[in-house]
Amino acid sequence: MFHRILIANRGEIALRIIRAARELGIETVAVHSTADVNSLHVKFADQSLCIGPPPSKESYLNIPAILSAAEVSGADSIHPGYGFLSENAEFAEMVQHSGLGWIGPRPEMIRMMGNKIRAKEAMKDAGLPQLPGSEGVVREERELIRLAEKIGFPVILKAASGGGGRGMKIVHEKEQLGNAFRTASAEALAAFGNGDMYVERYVQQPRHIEIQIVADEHGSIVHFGERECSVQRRHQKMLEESPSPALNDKLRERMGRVAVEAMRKIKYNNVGTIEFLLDERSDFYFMEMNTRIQVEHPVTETVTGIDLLKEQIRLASGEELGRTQKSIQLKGHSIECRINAEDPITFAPSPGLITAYHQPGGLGVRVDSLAYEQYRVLPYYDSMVAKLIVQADSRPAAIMRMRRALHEYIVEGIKTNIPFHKKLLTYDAFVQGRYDTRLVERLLAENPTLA
Ligand code: MV4
Repeated sequence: MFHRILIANRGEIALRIIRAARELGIETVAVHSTADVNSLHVKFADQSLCIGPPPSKESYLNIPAILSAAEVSGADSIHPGYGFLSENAEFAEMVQHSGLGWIGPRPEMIRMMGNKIRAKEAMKDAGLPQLPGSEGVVREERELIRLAEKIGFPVILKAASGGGGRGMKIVHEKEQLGNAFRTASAEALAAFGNGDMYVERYVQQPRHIEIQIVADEHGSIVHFGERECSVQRRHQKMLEESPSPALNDKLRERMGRVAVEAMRKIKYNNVGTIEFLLDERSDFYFMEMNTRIQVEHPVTETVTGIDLLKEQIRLASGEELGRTQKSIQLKGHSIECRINAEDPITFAPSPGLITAYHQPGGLGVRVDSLAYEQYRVLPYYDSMVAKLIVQADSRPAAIMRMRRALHEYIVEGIKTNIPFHKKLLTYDAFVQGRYDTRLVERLLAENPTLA
């Protein structure tokens, strides 16, 4: 087992990793930018080291500074959290070549899933259902037209190096194909240094459902059920829940089984998430795979009763999974609201000093947060300041509990999206569980003023 983990991250996830490590009896080393010196991860880690000025590129993305901090502090492993360097295969390799433990999957897994075309091909070979589309890169316009006519319109063009909604273009008719292809490819080349594009049938109103995978280094793999992530705006998730109101036991069992089988075929290790699109007919298709712990992991912890961070650390150190699929039972219902420092109407970031702060508590309420009274939300980083997670026996009870918890939440001095969440938690389509990725768009169209 590891003895001292360096956390190459900040904010609530750094704190989350510190909590898991301490329960495992492992020491932690925080790294921080000059702007983050007063943050909770610095306060609660056993040691802390400054790694650079506020901009992420010079601190949380500064690989030489982070590797030096690991050496100086005597860390034996690195946890990258999410975002920042968490899906950087070169960084994972450098960590391992420095003789440190990498708390994540093997670099080759990160590299494969980072290229969406390679990921798609590998997952097709591994048996995951795929939307009709190109096999590999689309090289030229004539090829694209031929494919699109075979698939049928609308189609979606995606960048091999995109992901999370970046580098995509929906095309409704043949006449728009050439233009879309050239612009999308040029944009992808400029943004990611790779202009490779692929094409798929476009699903108009999908749900985003993801399966949590947990795998050891010895071939044991299980899934921890699904998360429903369709409540998003411009590819930013706002609320997640588990289980999904769109799945029944049979569909969950099938999605979980094919996901685990696919992971077995590629010999995946550590935690990961397979994202699926689910259409109105309850057919599901592979979309992308994330090779990191995710923001929304707490809803899965809540319904499984298992600490995913502790599992992730334990498995990265080479320990055996020691769990069977049958032993993983989903109980009750969990919802997470992402609390962001942003204007609830314009969604513009709202950094600044938190002048008053009171977080909800009581039965079935969890808050994972970097915030406290007099904390200054910084303009350099992500605007998410807390995750409010509730647990209850049923989905209706979880909704009531979340409404109650949101009612108790006091944050003054900055704007937050708490008013948005209050609206969402009473919105009929959400309450009924009948929604897809367009829910937020519809809610906002019907509620021009949310404050
Ligand atoms: C799609 C799609 C419909 N059809 N692919 C968005 C993020 C990236 N992971 C892929 N995305 C989509 N791919 C096909 N073939 C619709 C989306 C999509 C979406 C997916 C999940 C959650 C929210 C979304 C919002 C808009 C579009």
